[in-house]
Amino acid sequence: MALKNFEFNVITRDKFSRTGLISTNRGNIQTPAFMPVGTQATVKACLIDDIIKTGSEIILSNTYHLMIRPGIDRIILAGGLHKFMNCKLPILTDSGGFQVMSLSKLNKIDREKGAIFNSHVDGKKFILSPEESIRIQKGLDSDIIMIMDECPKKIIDHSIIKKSMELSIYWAERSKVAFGSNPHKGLFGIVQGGLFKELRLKSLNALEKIGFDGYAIGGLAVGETQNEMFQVLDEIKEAMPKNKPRYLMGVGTPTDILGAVKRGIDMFDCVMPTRSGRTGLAFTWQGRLNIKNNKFKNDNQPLDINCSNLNLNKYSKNYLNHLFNTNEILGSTLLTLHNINFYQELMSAIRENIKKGTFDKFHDEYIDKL
Ligand code: PRF
Repeated sequence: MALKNFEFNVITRDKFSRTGLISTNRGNIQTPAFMPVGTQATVKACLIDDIIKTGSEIILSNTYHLMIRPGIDRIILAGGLHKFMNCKLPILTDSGGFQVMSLSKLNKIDREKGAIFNSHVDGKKFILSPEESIRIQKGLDSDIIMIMDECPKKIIDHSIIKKSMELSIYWAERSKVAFGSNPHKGLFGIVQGGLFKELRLKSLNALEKIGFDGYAIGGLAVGETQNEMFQVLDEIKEAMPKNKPRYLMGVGTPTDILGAVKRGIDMFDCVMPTRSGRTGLAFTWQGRLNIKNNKFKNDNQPLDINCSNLNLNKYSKNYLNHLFNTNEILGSTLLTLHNINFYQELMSAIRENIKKGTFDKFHDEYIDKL
């Protein structure tokens, strides 16, 4: 059967917010979209069929983790990442650039060779170049491939950010060449430049000249305030390509998402619903709550009485409190599914309100509540 080409179409606009549809060979993704994180070829504690039932239409996985364990050769021999993990959904893979900086014992960044690092698992030495990152992501057979970038930890030093942004542009050019012609996959560039408008616009401009299927914004949610993050989005929202998906990497809380959609973002990923789901933090339409709190010991209501999806309304806060207090693994599964389900309800409500032209009202109603 012929492979379907990667495509993106904007469907409706409401000021800077928009709804759209990404088409991939493995299925369509309605935007604005939230991608649950499946770092180690699993959305932790969940069956992929349950993730699909939450309304998730794409998941994210990571080059960095999978190249370390189990290694790309093993996944290629297994028939690719989708087959390996039994995932029917499209998969976006991050390039490894950011995870090398944040997780590994980084030895050196070399302009030509790439990142030279020791694995956070057993210290084994790896070299990840832009070309190697693309080779691995192609081997995984992911549907959306990210270029390899550098995301410096220090976000305030202009000269460091400028140098790093320029290195990321050089790596973006090399990534594009290594990607070649692959119309049924998407290749996304990553805008860097810290909190500096002029660097962000330069980065965006250079990436647009190279030409990508989508544009991510990296280097945010790395320690700056929400207002600073929104300001960067405000400063580049008019310059972002209108007919390509825009992806804000590693973001965020429900209010981060509301504010970013208002500023034209189409795609998000974040460990928040999954990681919180394993530590007892629940996201609800009434705000967040910690299920371990003693006050839930007599609360026989579900987290959301209106949510019958996955039978989640059959489990009371009392029961979840018990599962977390006894470290039962079902607690992690139920709360992760609840949180992802909530995030997808939020995305669905965002899309509906953009379509109806009522997104601003919806944003203002929930921006201080969630
Ligand atoms: N670059 C890449 N992945 C990322 C980021 C980035 O800057 C971030 C920053 N929030 C999350 N994930 N490649």
